[in-house]
Amino acid sequence: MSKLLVTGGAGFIGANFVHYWLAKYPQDRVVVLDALTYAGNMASLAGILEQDNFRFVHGDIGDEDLVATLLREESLDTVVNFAAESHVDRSIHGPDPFVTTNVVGTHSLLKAAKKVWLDGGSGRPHRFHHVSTDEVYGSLTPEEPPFSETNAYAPNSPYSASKAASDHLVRAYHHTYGLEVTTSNCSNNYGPYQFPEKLIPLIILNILEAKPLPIYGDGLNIRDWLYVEDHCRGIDLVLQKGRVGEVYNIGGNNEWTNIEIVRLVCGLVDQGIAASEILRQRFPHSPACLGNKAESLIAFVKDRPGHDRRYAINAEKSRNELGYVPQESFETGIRKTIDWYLANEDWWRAVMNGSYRDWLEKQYAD
Ligand code: NAD
Ligand code: TDX
Repeated sequence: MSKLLVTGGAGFIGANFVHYWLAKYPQDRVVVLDALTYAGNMASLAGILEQDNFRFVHGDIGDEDLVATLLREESLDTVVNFAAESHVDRSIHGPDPFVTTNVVGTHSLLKAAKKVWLDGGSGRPHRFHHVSTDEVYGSLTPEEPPFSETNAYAPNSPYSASKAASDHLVRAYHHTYGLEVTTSNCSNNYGPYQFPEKLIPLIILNILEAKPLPIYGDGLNIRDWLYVEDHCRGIDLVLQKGRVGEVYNIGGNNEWTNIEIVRLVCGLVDQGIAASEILRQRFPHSPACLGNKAESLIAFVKDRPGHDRRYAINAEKSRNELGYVPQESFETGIRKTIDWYLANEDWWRAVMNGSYRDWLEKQYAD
């Protein structure tokens, strides 16, 4: 039986991880620590909050005393660190919280783990797993091979630089103090509970409300997309079989240009609306209700500054050492995702609140 501290467990991947973990390991205990920033949402943990083997703590990973107290009083043996500021565009407009949470916050978490697990002399087996991103490796040209774990770090945005710094601190706490760490660097995730500032949910919801579909630059930037549950499965494998001190890349072997993704989502939403009278009543402004194509909403806008051209992950090490193979195909994963947003309007209406809309509108005003 494991006892986990899941930081950022009310965010997109963290919440999916908690659902995944407690369904697979119902005998385990999970404590979520989440600051409930704009991206944190208790509604993403519906059905879990009442369980006896679950506890939600509203707090900051930068609160070293709180984390140390939780590790001690709950006898926790595993930290899975999802907590972060995660949106590249926000990091360009305001990098400060990225440094505060991703760098200083992760460092506080490491200090608390060291204090309780090493300095406290408990001698208990423990694991500190840090969830990171492929963006730390920088940008690929079309010809370059996908990122492997030995690629040099070359982060280009304040977000990726802050994640890179946190990865280095995690590594250093292993090499210097012997903290038992692992790190995973994953490609772009999509799936249920993703905050609609990220490309795929933004496109789905804007189609339903007949709003423009903003494509940065020429739309030919490439990302390697992975269904979120496959990321959770990959982290599970790293926790069970990963070697302490090692880094594992997790990806989907699934490269798409942004414009291809947007066209695919447009076609699938059009089909769904055309096939359902109920959906036509619920989303009367959607282009398919008026005999139009969602693609007509595509709007090429000013490029993201420093926009990385291509990311792609080489997950051979995870496959060979851990047996990691993504299970969801992109075709099934994207359909599931669209169906989830269509079925969970209450969830996304609640997160599309005034402050988020204001931010989004300001972002595209210039
Ligand atoms: P998210 O923005 O949806 O969620 C982040 C969560 O962390 C939120 O619940 C937020 O309230 C919480 N949080 C923020 N600051 C905190 C703090 N100081 N203390 C405690 N909680 C805090 O992010 P996500 O997309 O779920 O990403 C989770 C992790 O996975 C991040 O570390 C991110 O870098 C990494 N990652 C994301 C992707 C992706 O495609 N989304 C891909 C690879 C890696
Ligand atoms: O409106 C948009 N238009 C657009 O063209 C948005 C929101 C994005 N894009 C482009 C930018 C990227 O090339 O789509 C691509 C994906 O953008 P995001 O969804 O913002 O993701 P990205 O910047 O690739 O970063 C994501 O993957 C790696 C996550 O947000 C990170 O947390 C993760 O580390």
